[in-house]
Formats: sequence, structure tokens, C-alpha cells
Amino acid sequence: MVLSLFWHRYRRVRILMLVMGSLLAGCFLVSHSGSQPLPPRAGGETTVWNRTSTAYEQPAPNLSPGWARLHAMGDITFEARFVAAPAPVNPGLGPVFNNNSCAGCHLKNGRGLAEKGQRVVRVSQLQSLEERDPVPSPWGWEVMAPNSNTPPVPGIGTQVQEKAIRGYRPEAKVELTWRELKGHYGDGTTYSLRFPEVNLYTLESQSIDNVLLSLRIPQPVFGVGLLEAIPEAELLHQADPEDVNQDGISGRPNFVWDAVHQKISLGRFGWKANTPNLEQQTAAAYVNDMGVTNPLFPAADGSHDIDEATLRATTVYVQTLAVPARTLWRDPTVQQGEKLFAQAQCTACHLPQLRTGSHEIAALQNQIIHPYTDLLLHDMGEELADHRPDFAATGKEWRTPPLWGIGLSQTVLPYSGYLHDGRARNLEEAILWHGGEAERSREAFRNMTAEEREALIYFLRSL
Ligand code: HEC
Ligand code: HEC
Ligand SMILES: [Ca+2]
Ligand SMILES: [Ca+2]
Ligand SMILES: [Ca+2]
Repeated sequence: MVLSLFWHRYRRVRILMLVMGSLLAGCFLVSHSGSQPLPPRAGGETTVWNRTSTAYEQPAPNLSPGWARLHAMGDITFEARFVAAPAPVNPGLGPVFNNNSCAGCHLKNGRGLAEKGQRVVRVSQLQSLEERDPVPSPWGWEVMAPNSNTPPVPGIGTQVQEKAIRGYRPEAKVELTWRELKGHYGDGTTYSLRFPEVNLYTLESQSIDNVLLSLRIPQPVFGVGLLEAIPEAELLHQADPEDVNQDGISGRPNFVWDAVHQKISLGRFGWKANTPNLEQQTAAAYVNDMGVTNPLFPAADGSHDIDEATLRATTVYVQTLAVPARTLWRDPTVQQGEKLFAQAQCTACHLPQLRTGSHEIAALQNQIIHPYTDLLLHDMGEELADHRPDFAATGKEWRTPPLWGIGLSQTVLPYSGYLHDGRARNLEEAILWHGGEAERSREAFRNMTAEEREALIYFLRSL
């Protein structure tokens, strides 16, 4: 049955229209002064009441006119499709690239797929820092991050661009094969999981061995401005690297090269938190994913394909996207699931509440938010490991991803998967892959009754 919720917000009155197939149609009012609790505004004042396929593409409703104008400009630059130079509009694609626009990977601003054109395959040479002999990659900034422990692979660098403009060659061919793994719940119900096997070949189909490979799917991009605005101290306060409180969960910050401020900073973005801020995330995406040089990462001769204003607009666009409001928060099954989520210790990493601090964009400041992440690294076990260290992150560690809006993933893009490589086809599978520090949580879920598991998933789908 299709269940859809449409929220309309008009000043002090919110009208909730619940349309449940053709069986039920209701309309009632919730006012600010009412005795009913307000639904958690996942993104504080940046929350929008939209649970449709465009839920991730809304500007934060509390932007001042100036920032709203910049957001509108960024909406255009985020979607702009680049072409090979020379060209009258958006020249500079490549010479090697993965996709020709931000929106081509972050479809409707949501999570993407593990297929060519959307995935990013990161690589490093299989050798220790001491013995490394940096071989300059022909393109991009990939080799320039000081203190990095991702020695570039000759001719490829640290990211495989699988496409090239006419007259150039892609760097390599990636072959992806899904393998199945069987398991069963505590009550005997069986399930089947899939995981990827990734192989790298030259264009002549010769196997490229002895490299560390890490397959990543595009992440949702809404709400990231709020994550950028969380004070570093608040995040470090959550870290427990030596597991002093002995709950089996550590949580370590990544510290990475900050190309904007030219220093080591706390990493926040990407599946391993290897990027410290959204300007760098955006500039690196332009140059690495699209081959579009920019003021932060210019070409060797100092020239760049886009100017400061374009880089700025795209950065501001992702910083100022709204977070969709939760739905069905008063549903007893959702509430039961929320309790089970806490009982299974999911909240030890997926923190339900954080507060933002100061930020250049006033709309992001001092917001109480419900991102369900600590932005810290956790050892997730051997089965999720990519064995490719990235700054302080080991080959087994991943950043806790935010869970806000996760219930809308497949409304936004059907077939989108979960986890860093998109191996999980649904939320159950995502939980069943949890290992390492999260093994106890996974076992708690695996040993729940079918009804409890359903309630927990129902809660996740309300986010
Ligand atoms: C080829 C596909 C591709 C393109 C093009 C692309 N991205 Fe991404 N994006 C990704 C992948 C994959 C990740 C995860 C990277 C990782 O973990 O290493 C990501 C991560 C991000 C994140 C971090 C989200 C988080 O929660 O940490 C942001 C923000 C982002 N991209 C913005 C952009 C912008 C802006 C552009 C255009 C300038 C862009 N991306 C272009 C694939 C892409
Ligand atoms: C030790 C920390 C930790 C605990 C405890 C934990 N998680 Fe996670 N969770 C993570 C990390 C890290 C990832 C990303 C792993 C990856 O991509 O390989 C993740 C991923 C997920 C995802 C997929 C998100 C996405 O964007 O693809 C879901 C859903 C999820 N967790 C739900 C849960 C639930 C439900 C529980 C409790 C049963 C739980 N987690 C317990 C750390 C944790
Ligand atoms: Ca270029
Ligand atoms: Ca490369
Ligand atoms: Ca601990």
C-alpha cells in the first residue's frame, strides 16, 4: 500500500494531510500552542515538511534573502553539465572524469548507485609510508595532500576516473561482481546478503594487482551545512578512543589535510570522514570527479575551468539544503522502534541529538538537530573493511553516516542501496552487515522477534 504524507507549513498553522491509498483520508490541524508534541524537526529551523521525491532538494526555509539568492544560483551550478573545452557554456570537463555534473551522481541530492558513472573507486599503492616514492599523477590534486597515507598508484593517482573526453583514455576499467552470503535471524528466518568484488584492469584488460581498492557510492547531500556547523569540541567530546567507559564502542576522530586553511583539521565528510569542510568537498568533487579545475585545486599552470563565484555558489547550495521532517512520530509502532533503537545501542554511534554552533551562514547557527551520527570513525569489522587507510582512519573504520531522511532514500531514488559501497539493498541488510564495535547491536537486532525487527525498521523509515 502506498502511504504518502504531505506537509504544508503556513506561518503558525500546519496542516497535515494523510493520504493512505484510497482507504483513509484525513485532515487535521496542529497548532504551536496545542497540547500535542511537535514532531522532531530533524534539521531545527532548516526543516521542511516534504516527504515526496523532491524532499532532499529544498532550500532551508530560514535563509535570509542574500543566502537564498546564492542557494538559487548554486541550484543551477550543481546541475550544470560540463562539456569538453572549448565550448560556449560549462567548458572544462576532464580530460578524465567520472561524471559531468554534481547532480549526475547525487541524483535528486540523494544517495547514488554503485555503477559506473556514479561510483567512485579510490585506490592506493600497497606499500608503507616509509617506502613510498610518490609518482605524480597526471591529473588533479590527488597527490598533493600532505600527511596523507594514500600513496598514489602510477598513472591512476588515488581515484580511478573511468571516463575520458574524446582523444583521451580513461585511467582503468573497473569490474564489479556481486557475491551472495547466506545467514539467518535468531528465530531461524533466513536471509541472503550481497557484497561486491571489485577488480581493476588496464584498458587492455590486464589485471592491476597489488593496489588497495575502495568502492564508494554517492552520499545524500542535504543537511551537510548543519554537520559542518557542529563545534569541533562537541564532536571530540563524544569520542572515546580508548573505550574508557567500556561499552565496547570507541569512536575516533579523523584528522585530515585542510586545503582551505592549509592545516590539519577534523575530518567530517565522506564515508571515512577524510574531508574537513564543504568548500574542499565541493572543490575536490569538481577536480577529481569531473576534471573541472577550480581556484582551490587549479591546473599545474595555475589556470582553472571555473571561477570563485561558481565554486562558492555550489558550496553554499549544499550547505543550505533543508532537512526533511520526520513523519508518523506519534505512531505506536514507530515509538516502539525508537525504543528498540536505543536498547540495541544504535544510539551510541547514531547520536539522536546534537547542537550546532557558529557558522558564516546564520541560518545554520545554534540549531538543535537530530542527525543520528557522531561523525566519528568506528571499527565496523572485517566484513565491511576496505583495508585502505585514509589519514587516521584504518582499513576497518568508517564514519557513522547520518540517518536523518533515510526513510525517503527509495522515494527519492528507487533501487538506491546503503553502506559505503551500496551492498545493502534495504535497511535490514544495512544493519546485518554491522560488525566490530557494532557487533553487539547487530546481534541484538538479529535476535529480536520479527515484530520487533519490523518496528525498528518502521522507525528508521519514519526518519
Ligand atoms: C562521480 C560521482 C560524483 C560526482 C560527480 C560528485 N560526487 Fe559528491 N560524492 C560522491 C561520492 C562517491 C561521495 C562519497 C565520497 C567518499 O566517501 O570518498 C560523495 C560525497 C559528497 C559529499 C559528502 C556528504 C557527506 O555526508 O559527507 C558532498 C557534500 C558532495 N559529495 C557534494 C558534491 C558536489 C557539490 C559535487 C559537484 C561539484 C559532487 N559532489 C560531485 C560522488 C560524486
Ligand atoms: C559502533 C557504531 C555503530 C553502531 C553501534 C551502529 N551503527 Fe549503524 N552505522 C555505523 C557506521 C560506521 C556505518 C557505515 C558503515 C559502512 O558504510 O560500511 C553505519 C551504517 C548504518 C546504516 C546505513 C546508513 C547509510 O547511509 O547507508 C543504517 C541504516 C544503520 N547504520 C543503522 C543502525 C542501527 C539500526 C543500529 C542498531 C541496531 C546501528 N546502526 C548501530 C555505525 C554504527
Ligand atoms: Ca578540466
Ligand atoms: Ca586518477
Ligand atoms: Ca566507549
